[in-house]
Amino acid sequence: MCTQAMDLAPKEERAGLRSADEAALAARFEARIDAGEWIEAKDWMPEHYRKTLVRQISQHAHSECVGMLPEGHWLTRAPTLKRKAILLAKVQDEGGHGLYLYAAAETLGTSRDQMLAALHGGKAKYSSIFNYPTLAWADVGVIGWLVDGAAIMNQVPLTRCSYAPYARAMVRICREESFHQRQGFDSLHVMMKEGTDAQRAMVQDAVDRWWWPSLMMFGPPDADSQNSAQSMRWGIKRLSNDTLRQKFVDACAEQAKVLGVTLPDPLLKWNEARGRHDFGPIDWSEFWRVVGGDGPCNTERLAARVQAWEDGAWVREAALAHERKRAAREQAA
Ligand code: FAQ
Repeated sequence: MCTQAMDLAPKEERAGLRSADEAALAARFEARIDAGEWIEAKDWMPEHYRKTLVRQISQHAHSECVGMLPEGHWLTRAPTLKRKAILLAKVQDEGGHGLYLYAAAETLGTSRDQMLAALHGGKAKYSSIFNYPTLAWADVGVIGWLVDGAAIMNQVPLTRCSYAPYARAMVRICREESFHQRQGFDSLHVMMKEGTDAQRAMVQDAVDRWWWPSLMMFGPPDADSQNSAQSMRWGIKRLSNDTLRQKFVDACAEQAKVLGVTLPDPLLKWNEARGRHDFGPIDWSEFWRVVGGDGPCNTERLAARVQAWEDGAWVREAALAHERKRAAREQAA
């Protein structure tokens, strides 16, 4: 089982005591949260708040970077120049999102090297969804529609996260994710409305494989979500895992009708009394298996990230050498 490298127990609780000064600072911090104020990097914050943010933001950054791999697989296989150019831009956007997020996490005092060491050492988590394979071209469209769709549903509330540098990064990321979702939907729409029977069957097969893993992206049910209560109390998470999952199901059920695909859930049904869709049980044992490292592509994904890091060593060395020369020139002048 992969566990996050950073120690999450609040320092105050570990020590079992708090100075009067620290208690006053904590009370002031809680009052600011209650008043809906933004917390900036230089503001005082409890150690547990800082570590929770580093955990979530670094996992999010890792997800964006590992998330380049499943679609990246199709860059050399895209069916037309137009689709290739769109996919190239999308995959580059995801890399950019990873960089904004690593930068946001660095404002909390954890270096990018530390975060990457945790990822490459198998200690840091990234989203379970990226451990599934992309078997056909339609998977690329379905990732845009469902995976980016789930990402937006989860991330729009993060633009109101109490930690301002994360919230600011999320504004730009959500705009781009919105384009990603539309391009995925458009690609599927073209295949479903103008394509051949074989193309329609390919889309349905991809939907069948990605639907349940997409629902798992929102995390475990609220009752089993160990971090939610405190994260919501601090305004890091604004909506619970189950609330976001339900909103996603409601949106997708309608979009599926427009596309003409069937979501692979015989229990999916509009519930008039709730004003929501009912849906079938999620296989949480599969989720925990994938999170624990035993998904279809975990080994391959991690190996690709480690390889990219090793292959890029000369670029980092060259950048550092350039910086040393620049600083020496500046000093000599
Ligand atoms: N996968 O107590 P909770 C994207 C872990 S970006 C793996 O509910 P929390 C863009 C969780 O870390 C997708 N692990 O946790 C894109 C915790 O373990 P820990 C990523 C998961 O943090 C699109 C444990 O389970 N988005 O898709 C997952 O309160 C297309 C208990 O869970 C974000 O990261 C999972 N799915 O809520 C790129 C958004 N779910 O850390 C390319 C920001 C839970 O205690 C192509 N993150 N776990 O050891 C969040 O909103 C939250 O962190 C949640 C989890 C909702 C993911």
